[in-house]
Order: sequence, then structure tokens, then C-alpha cells
Amino acid sequence: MDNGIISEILELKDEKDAVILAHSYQPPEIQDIADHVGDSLQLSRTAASTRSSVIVFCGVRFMAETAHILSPEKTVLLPEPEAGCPLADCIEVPALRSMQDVYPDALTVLYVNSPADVKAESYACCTSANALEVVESVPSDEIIFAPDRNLGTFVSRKSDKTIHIWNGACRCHATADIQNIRAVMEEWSDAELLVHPETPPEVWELAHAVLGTGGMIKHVAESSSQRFIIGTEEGMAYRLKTLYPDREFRTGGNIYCVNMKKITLQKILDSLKKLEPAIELDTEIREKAYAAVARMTEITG
Ligand code: CIZ
Repeated sequence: MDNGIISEILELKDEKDAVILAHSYQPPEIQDIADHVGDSLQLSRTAASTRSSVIVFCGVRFMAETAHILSPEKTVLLPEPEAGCPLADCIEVPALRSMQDVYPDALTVLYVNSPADVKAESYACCTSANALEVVESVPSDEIIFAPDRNLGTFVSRKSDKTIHIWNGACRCHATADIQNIRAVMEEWSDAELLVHPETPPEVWELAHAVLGTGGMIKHVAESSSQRFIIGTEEGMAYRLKTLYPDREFRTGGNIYCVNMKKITLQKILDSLKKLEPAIELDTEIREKAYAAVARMTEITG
């Protein structure tokens, strides 16, 4: 670990009145220097409540955009502008509008893993942690759920509503290596397997619980198990080990997000020096997207 660059980042962070937020899928060295580590919703809430005027968002673009939507008066930096999300990129406004034309009575519930302009066309956003609660709360029995088909299927199995599911997926979760999960389960037969709802249904069938990252943290706190196999992006195993050093964690499924790993200490330093690249959104899109994000926070608190 290069302590020189870490000291430089921490000094510059104070000088620039900045706070560093890191998603739980970030590499260990980034999680270690962050002021807050969490899921996209927790981090956006922190972004909205922080007194710092600059936010360095260590995650992917849709997360930094959501932080900007919730706190437009702050400068939100995404240290690597190419840190995108193929799941978010699999939905565009014209295609969503076409689906809305086919189901004119349906309200659109949109996973936050989506671009800001698509959020602006939606009724309410949701995260993996609150997707079912949001779907159950919106005032329609007919829903368009986008863009993740696995999360949509997970919700539709638990809801009596009619749910039309967009056919998108997270490349790394949807291709989770089931053989690898089975092999790790054989080696750690006493462990609980916790998997993310972006993985396919055949993975859920092996699992003790299907949870978003926030749910995994709570589950471990309440469980009496000593060992856990984590079926989500590998950064999450490091996050859990940091929170629960007396428990053991292994990843299962070889789930690795290249975009999350595009953020580096050097890019954080450069971004703090120049105060760029900063997230910018068209005002009308930002305000309409805010309404969809705000509906989610009204529903789930
Ligand atoms: O919403 C998030 O932060 C993501 C991408 C995953 C999760 O389950 O928390």
C-alpha cells in the first residue's frame, strides 16, 4: 500500500472540503480510505446529508448521478468517468416509452441501477433492498419493472401484482458460476450461502437467503453462523470481514465487476486536485428523476 498517496488524498480532502464515499463493491484500498462505505442508497443519503461541499463518489456512474440528483448543490466527482454499468446502459428512454405504451395502466418501478434520464420517465425508483416494498406500495396493481429481470422475477414471485419485466441483467451477477458456488459449498459445508437477487433463480435455490448488500450486513449480524459464502461482487466479502472480523467469508460464483475496479487511489487524487470529472445533468431531467427517487424514500423512509 502506498502510504504517500493516501496521505496526499487525506490532506487534499480536508483542503477541498470533500467527503469520500465508497460502494461495498470497491477494492479494499478504496474502502479503507473512505469516510463512508455502503450501498448506493445509503451513500446517496449520506451525500444528501453531508456538510461537505465536494463528494468523491467511488462507485459507478448511476450511483454518482443519484447522489447528484439528491444533492444538486454539491460537486459530485466520479474519479473515473468510464466507470459505467452495463445493466444501467441496457435501458433507454425510447424503448421504455414503447413498453409504457403497451401497458398504459402500469406504473414504472425502476431499479436505481439505471441512467438519470430513464429515472425521469419512471414513477418510483427502488433498490435491491426495498424493491418488493416499493412495488407493493405504488398505487397500481400493474407494474413495469426495469431493468433487471432477475430482481424483477424475485419481486414478482413475492407479489400478487401483474409485473411486466424488462429483459436486462447485470453481466457479472447474471453469469454467476454455479459450479464454483457448489464447489465452495462442498468445502465449507457449515457455511450459509447469501446471494444477490441479480443472480439467476437457479442460484437462489441453493441459497440460505437472497439479499441486497445492506440485507447481507443485517443478516450476518443476526445469524449465529460463523462462516458465510457471499454470492455477490467480491468487494462485499471484504466489507463484511471489516464489519465482522470474528466471522469468516468467502466469495462464491466468481462475481467481479470490472467497472467498480476502475476507481484507483491515483484517480481519486487526480480528481481531488482538479475537482473533476464532476457529474452534470440537465436540470429538467434531474428534477424529474428526483421525483422518482423521492417517491422511493417516501415509501421506505
Ligand atoms: O444498490 C446497490 O448499491 C447495489 C448495486 C447493490 C446492492 O445490493 O446494494
